[in-house]
Amino acid sequence: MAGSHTEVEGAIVTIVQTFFEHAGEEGKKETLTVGEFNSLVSKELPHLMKDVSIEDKMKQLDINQDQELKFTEFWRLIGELAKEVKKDIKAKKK
Ligand SMILES: [Ca+2]
Ligand SMILES: [Ca+2]
Repeated sequence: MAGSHTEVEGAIVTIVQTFFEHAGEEGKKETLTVGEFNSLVSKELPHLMKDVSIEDKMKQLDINQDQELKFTEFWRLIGELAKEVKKDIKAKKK
């Protein structure tokens, strides 16, 4: 698999792998606790999420309110961050 990916494909693979690496740190292997979410954000998303409260963001993303983030819940965060990145790129073009 590795080596044949484009940059964009590789970025998607990285996001999925990152989620499961952190999801495996404690408790259930397929979901993020608030502690795992915190470690993922501080390690992997420190610039894009520097002004964000982890607890508030977790609550907002945790649709089924089981205090864990499954991948589909986490994925919404990537969508939000992508919108922020888009705003930055547009702002820089002006
Ligand atoms: Ca876990
Ligand atoms: Ca959940």
